[in-house]
Amino acid sequence: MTIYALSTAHGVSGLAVIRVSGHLALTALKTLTRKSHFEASVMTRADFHEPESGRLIDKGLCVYFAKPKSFTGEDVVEIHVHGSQIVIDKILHSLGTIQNVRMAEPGEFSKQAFLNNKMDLTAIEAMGDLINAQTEAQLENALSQMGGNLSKLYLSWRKTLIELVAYLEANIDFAEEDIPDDILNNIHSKIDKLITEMNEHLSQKNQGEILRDGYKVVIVGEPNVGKSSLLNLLADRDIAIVSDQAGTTRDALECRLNIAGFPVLITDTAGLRESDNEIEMKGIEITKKKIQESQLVIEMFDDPKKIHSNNTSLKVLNKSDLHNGLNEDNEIINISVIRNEGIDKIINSISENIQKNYDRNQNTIPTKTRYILGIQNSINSLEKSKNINPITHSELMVEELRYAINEVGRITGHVDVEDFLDVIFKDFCIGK
Ligand SMILES: Nc1nc2c(ncn2[C@@H]2O[C@H](COP(=O)(O)OP(=O)(O)OP(=O)(O)O)[C@@H](O)[C@H]2O)c(=O)[nH]1
Ligand SMILES: [Mg+2]
Repeated sequence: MTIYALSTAHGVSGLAVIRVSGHLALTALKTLTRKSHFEASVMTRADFHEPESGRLIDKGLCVYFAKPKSFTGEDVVEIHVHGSQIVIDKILHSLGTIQNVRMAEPGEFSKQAFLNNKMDLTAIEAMGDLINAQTEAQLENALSQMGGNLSKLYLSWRKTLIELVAYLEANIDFAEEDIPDDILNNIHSKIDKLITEMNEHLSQKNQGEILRDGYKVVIVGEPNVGKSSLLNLLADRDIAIVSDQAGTTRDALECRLNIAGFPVLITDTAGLRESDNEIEMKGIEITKKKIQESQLVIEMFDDPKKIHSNNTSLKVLNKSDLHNGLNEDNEIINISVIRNEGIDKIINSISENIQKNYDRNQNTIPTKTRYILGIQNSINSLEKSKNINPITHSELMVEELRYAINEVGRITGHVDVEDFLDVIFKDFCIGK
C-alpha cells in the first residue's frame, strides 16, 4: 500500500510538504507532474496537475528517494508546494484518485520506518520528543536518544541476556557439548551485574520526568505574602487573581517557563493557614499535595520576623519596599514583586537547583514510563532467576531470562526469538 500525508503543519504558510511512501510513490509523482523520469535524491522543479482535468495546481519542487535510502525504507516522494489551503487540498485529493494510494494514518510513516528497520522504537519516540521539544535540554536529549544512545544500552542488556540463555539452552539441548564451566558458574554474577546496571539507569528516571513534565517548582507561604503576584510576574501575564484579601487563591495555578534551557512548571498555591472555610481547606490540601510532587519549594514571606529556618526550601522575602529586608547571607532572597526587584535572583536559584539535579552529560535517560516499567519487570525476573541453580534447573532459569529479554526487547521493538538460535550457532559452531 502506498500512503500520503501533509508533513508540514496545517494552516496557511509559505511552503507545504506532502510526503508519499510506498511502491507507487514514483508513479504518483509522475502522474501529477506528467514527467517520466526522476533522478533519485535530486530536488527538481515541477508543475503539478490534477490528473483528471489536467488543470495546473501549483508550480513547486519535488524529490524522490529510492528505497531503501529513505525515511520509511520504501520509495518516498516529497512534493513541495506553496502552503495554500486550496493547493494542499488539491494535491491531496489528486493523490487520492490514484488506485492503491491512500491517506496515511497518524504515525504510519514512522511505523513503516520501524518495520523496515530504519529506526527502533526508542529512536522513533525520540523523534516525537524532538518535534515537541521546547527547551535546549529537551532538544539535546531527544537528539541523543534519536542517535541511538538509549537503544545501544538496551540492546547491550538484551545481547548479554540472549548470550546467557544461549549457553543455558546449549546445556539443555546439547549436554554432551563442551560448555566452559566458568560460564555456567559466572551466570549468577553476570545477572547481578545486569541488575546493578539496570537499577543505576532507573535511578535517572527523575531526569526523564524533568524533561517530560518540567522541573516542578511550587510557591507556598501564608496568605497575602505575594505568591500570585510572583507567579504573574514570572509568567509575564495575569494568570492568578491578586488581591489584598487573605485567602484569594484556592486552586493551584500553573505556568510553564524555560529556565536555563529546562522546562519548568511553576505552581502558585492557596496560602497556608488555619481556616474553617471548606473551600479554602480544600485548596490547602492541594497545596500540600503539590509540595510533595515538587522538586523545589519556594517559601515566601512578607515579614522578616516570621522567617524560620529549615533547609528544605528556597526562602524568599517579598515586599522589600515595605521593610528593610534581611541579610542575604542567611540564604534568603529579598524581593519586591511590585517594584520588580530581585526576580533575577529567584530565576538564578531555580536554575542552580536544576543543574544540581540534572546531569547534562548524561545521555541515557529513561524518558518514557514504558521503558521504566519494562526495565522494572525485567529486574524482577532477573531477581527471581538468581534463586535458581543454572546447572540443575537451567530450564527454569531460561524461562525467567526469556521473560527479561522480552521486556527489554519490547522497549526497542526487538522481540524476535530467532535471535537465540543465531547466538548458539555463532558462538558454538554446533552443526559444523
Ligand atoms: N507593597 C507590596 N505589596 C505587594 C508586593 N507583592 C504583592 N503585594 C500585594 O500583596 C497583596 C497580596 O498579593 P497576592 O499575590 O494576592 O498574595 P498571595 O500570597 O497570592 O495571597 P493568597 O492567594 O491569599 O494566599 C496584594 O495586594 C498585592 O498587590 C510587594 O512587593 N510589595
Ligand atoms: Mg494567591
